[in-house]
Amino acid sequence: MQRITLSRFLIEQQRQDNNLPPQLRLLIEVVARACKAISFTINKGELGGVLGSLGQQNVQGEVQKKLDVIANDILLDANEWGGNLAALASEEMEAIHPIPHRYPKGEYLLVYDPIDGSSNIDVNLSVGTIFSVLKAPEAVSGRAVTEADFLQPGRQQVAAGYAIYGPQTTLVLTFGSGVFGFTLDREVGSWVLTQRNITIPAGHREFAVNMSNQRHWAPGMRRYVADCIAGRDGPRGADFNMRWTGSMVADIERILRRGGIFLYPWDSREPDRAGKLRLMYEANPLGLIIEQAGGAATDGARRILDIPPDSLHQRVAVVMGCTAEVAAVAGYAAEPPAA
Ligand code: P6P
Repeated sequence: MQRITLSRFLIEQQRQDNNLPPQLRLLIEVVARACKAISFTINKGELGGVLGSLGQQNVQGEVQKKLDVIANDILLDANEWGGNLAALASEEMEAIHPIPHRYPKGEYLLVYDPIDGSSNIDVNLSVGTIFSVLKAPEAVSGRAVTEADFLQPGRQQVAAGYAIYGPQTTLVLTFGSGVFGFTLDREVGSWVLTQRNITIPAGHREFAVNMSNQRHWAPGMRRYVADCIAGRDGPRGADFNMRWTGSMVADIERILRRGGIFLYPWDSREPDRAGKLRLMYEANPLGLIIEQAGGAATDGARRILDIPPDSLHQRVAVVMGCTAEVAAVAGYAAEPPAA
């Protein structure tokens, strides 16, 4: 099979339907190159002194791993000077990061989770980088970028993607016209196109959820999962399997390749927080990818990509994967609680 590198793929996309402006093409090249650097850094493990925690918390109140900060800085340093961005934002930075005056300001906003699932790092399990690209409002050419400029619903993303650092290092991308997969050729350091138009297979009965939170879910969610567990003896009439990797990006990669559904439901412990996962740099980019691959992404009721963000680090409940199962969850949620 002819090897098509990421650079060639992006140039051909730009030629084909010209919906890939040069600044956006170059931005994706830079982000992909940064993910390559993150992959090589992670692969050193103990030998690179990159494992373990920093003994501090991030803006989310979560323990910050060394690699969270290393990966964040790799993406920041790679993207500051290129002239494609007006500002960046990250799970690891409380406030937005405007492009310094010494560099030209570009047309796009990049928001990312530098290492998703970082608790997996020290036990050698897959982690990933998730990124979302939005168009900066025209007005920012004449004023400072603010957090409000980032608060656009996910349907306005112009690109979204993730890299997974696992047995292979892979990159998944969408510009809103299909989902494409690349694999890192570590010998030459190139991303090589390995899958066009990724589509979620239907009918694979596999759900991903952290069962230890079951007692905190809404009744409909408890019934949905209980009926999956009841299998062919229960109302679903078929057996289900369960997986939970502790890294959303790894669970979503599995769902893209073999189907199923991912759940991080609303949780009664933090009703105003509406779930654990972040809208801007987890649910939105992965939701766009899942929809582009023929699936569905909701918070249990509303389409993720239509949720109007009210803050940069806003959290949402997440139900995403094969359309039939996402619809089934909504059906259970709509049922009145059992008497
Ligand atoms: P729990 C990782 O911290 C993350 O944000 C997602 O990648 C992952 O799916 C989820 O949280 C894991 O959460 O509560 O099972 O540790």
